[in-house]
Formats: sequence, structure tokens, C-alpha cells
Amino acid sequence: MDFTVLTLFPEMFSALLVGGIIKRAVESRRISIEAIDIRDFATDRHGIVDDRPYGGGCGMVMKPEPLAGAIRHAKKRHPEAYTLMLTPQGRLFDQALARELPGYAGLILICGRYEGVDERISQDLVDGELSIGDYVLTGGELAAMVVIDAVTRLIPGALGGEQSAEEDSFSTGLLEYPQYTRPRSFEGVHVPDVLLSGDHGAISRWRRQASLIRTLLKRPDLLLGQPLRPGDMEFLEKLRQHIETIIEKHSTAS
Ligand code: 6GU
Repeated sequence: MDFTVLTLFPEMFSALLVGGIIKRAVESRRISIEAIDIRDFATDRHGIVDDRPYGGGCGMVMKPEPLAGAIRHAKKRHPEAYTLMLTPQGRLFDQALARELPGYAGLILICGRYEGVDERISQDLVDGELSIGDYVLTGGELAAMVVIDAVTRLIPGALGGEQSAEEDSFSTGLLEYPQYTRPRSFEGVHVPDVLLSGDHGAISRWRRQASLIRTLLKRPDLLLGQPLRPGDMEFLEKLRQHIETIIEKHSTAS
């Protein structure tokens, strides 16, 4: 996957190469990341990339000519790439969308700055718009890095042998079960016995149930949108009975 980022701050993207899985994916050529400076495509001698908005108002708008030049340059080099603009008005980026993107040979990610980008850019030169959440950033750069990170870890081989994207939160549709490592006892808190039992069936059932309980408590909305396994329904039914017994006990006692 070739990521081409169009930005006024190309140096920000060196942060992705400091270490970890993204750096390794670049070194093994599973991905490439090229940050292109939109200012290089300014059409005047002073490198001006923004201007005052027509109709008045505060803030500056990114001019269309430098952006169009940068996008056409990137598309010429990567004709197969899908072009996405990072903007708070975009479709909410989630794991389902992250899973669709490794299907493209390349992604061209356009980072807006200032108060916005001239509307004619997204109309004519962009395939889609993405937002990473309902809050406002000073620019699309951090959002582009979020997209690069989330997509790269789904590219086959990127996570390395022992890790798997299949077991993650959101891939199972549930939050991840609690993890423990040595020591067995840390500041008086013990690792659950089942994890030391060597009984892989029991461990796998415990983990699934821990995921269900954690999701129920922290993100109940996720349980409504997911197909559950038959064993899950038995477990939830058992929880329901426990809860009903407790409620009845306390309401008749009072
Ligand atoms: Cl993609 N850009 C900006 N500026 N703010 C955002 C965003 C993007 N996603 C959430 N907030």
C-alpha cells in the first residue's frame, strides 16, 4: 500500500518512522509513506497557499490551485490510488472502513488546514471525505496518521507472526478481554486462576465471557450491533437470572 499525504507540514509524518509496527512495515516494503508539501505547488512566487474567504468571515481558506496541482501530481504517480480528504465533515472513520482500505493499491490523503479548503477541490478531485471523530483538530495531519496506522496494521504480515488483527476489539465485535503477564501477584492482586490452569477450553470460555461482561459495562451499544454466539446467549441468560435473583431478594426484603 502506497500512502501519499498532501500537507503543509510534511515533517510531521516522520513521527510514524520513529519506531514500532509502522516503521517495520515501511522497512519490509509492505507500505510506503510519502509526504508531499502542498506549498511546492503554489502558483505564485511567494508560495502562498491560503486566501481570505469570499463573503467575508474570519480565518483563511486553502486556495484551490496549489491543492489541485498537488493532487494531480500524486494521481499521476499513483493512478490506482483512492483519494481521501481529511475533514471534520467526512464519514466517520471506524474499523469497518479501516478494513475496506487495504483493498486499494494506494491512498492519497489530503490534509486541510486553516478554516477549510476551497469547496471545488472536494467536488472535483476527491473520492471521499473522512473524519476521525466528533471534535475539531487544527488540521488533517493527525487524522491522516490515524488512518495510516489503523490501515497498516491490517495489511497481511504487518503485525508479525504472533500478533493477530483477528482477535482485536472490534474485529470480534466485542471489547478485548483483560490481559495479564508475570508476576502472578502484583501489589496484592492475583492473576485469575483459570489463566494458569493450562486448560485451553476453559481459558477460551473465560476470555469470551470476560469480553462480554466488559462490553456490557463499557460499550453496551456494541452488543446490539453484533451477531452473538450460541454460548454467549447461555451466558447472558445466566447473568440475567443472577441479576433477577439479586433484585428480587432486595426488593422483597425492604
Ligand atoms: Cl479529519 N480534520 C480536522 N481538522 N478535524 C478533525 C478531523 C479531521 N477529524 C476529526 N476532527
